[in-house]
Amino acid sequence: MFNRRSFNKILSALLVSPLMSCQSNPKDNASHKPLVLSTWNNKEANLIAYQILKENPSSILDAIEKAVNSVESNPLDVSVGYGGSPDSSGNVTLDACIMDHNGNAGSVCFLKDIKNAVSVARKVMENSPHVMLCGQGAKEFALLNGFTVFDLLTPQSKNKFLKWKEKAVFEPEINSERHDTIGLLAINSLSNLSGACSTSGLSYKLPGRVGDSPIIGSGLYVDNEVGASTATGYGELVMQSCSSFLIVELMRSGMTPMIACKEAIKRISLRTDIENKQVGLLALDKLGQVGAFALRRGFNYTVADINGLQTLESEYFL
Ligand code: SD4
Repeated sequence: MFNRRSFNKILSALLVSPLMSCQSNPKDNASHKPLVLSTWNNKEANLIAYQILKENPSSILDAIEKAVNSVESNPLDVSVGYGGSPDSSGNVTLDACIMDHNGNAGSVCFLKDIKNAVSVARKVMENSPHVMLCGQGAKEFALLNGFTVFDLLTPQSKNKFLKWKEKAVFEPEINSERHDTIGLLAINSLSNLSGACSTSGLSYKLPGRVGDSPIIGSGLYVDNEVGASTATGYGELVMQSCSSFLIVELMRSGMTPMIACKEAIKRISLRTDIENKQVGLLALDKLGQVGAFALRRGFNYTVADINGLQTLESEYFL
């Protein structure tokens, strides 16, 4: 059973173990499952998922959900759940999705007043005949399924918004200083893959805007025969190129996760509207090999596996 003491124990064990780069010798990971991979410096989330997977490989969805919940519930994370940046009218609206190794998917977008959007997405996947619920319908579905209304603005995010409102200029967000959406992929010891993605989206977006994160094939895609992929950054660029689906298909055609991420970024880089915009892509294949590539410098990602826990700087295009 997961508890704070066992979490601390595994945290110290992982932090003192020799850390190896999964990129320097990617084949090593084939026998080193489970493995958890996430966007940005989300060490606690990775550890939560890793520990659950170690104890019970078949609880892969619980592992992913609990890990993502830890970020959604953290008021200091300014791009996800509670404490996430609001839109230009001051409302926090959440996007999230989840996919399992059977190809099932659940998603919510433009969800207000509910803290753990990924858990609602999981309920959509498991308790409804649909894949995606939006706005008021998603909120009503959440309330019917036991979620409670929660004010997602913190005093800090409210003050920041009020300051932003003085000028009210929308600017793309480059790196983790400004955003840190969680996209998390995992493979268990049975070689099953699953993933999830959760965000409050771009800060001060237009009301009603939905990004890539809840879109199956853009912010997340999992195909248990091949691999999984997730994205962070400027969602419009990710949606215009269906990055996660593209990466999985490129892996299907034989590319390594790393080369597939690179190819997907290369396609984005050909666009004319990428100035000041960041995209970070992650991929994980059936062997447990990891890939990460970004449009520009500043994207990092976190890996937990038998070799330890580390946050790595991604390679980048520009
Ligand atoms: C979006 N991709 O809504 C998300 C933003 C993001 O870290 O990744 N923020 O476009």
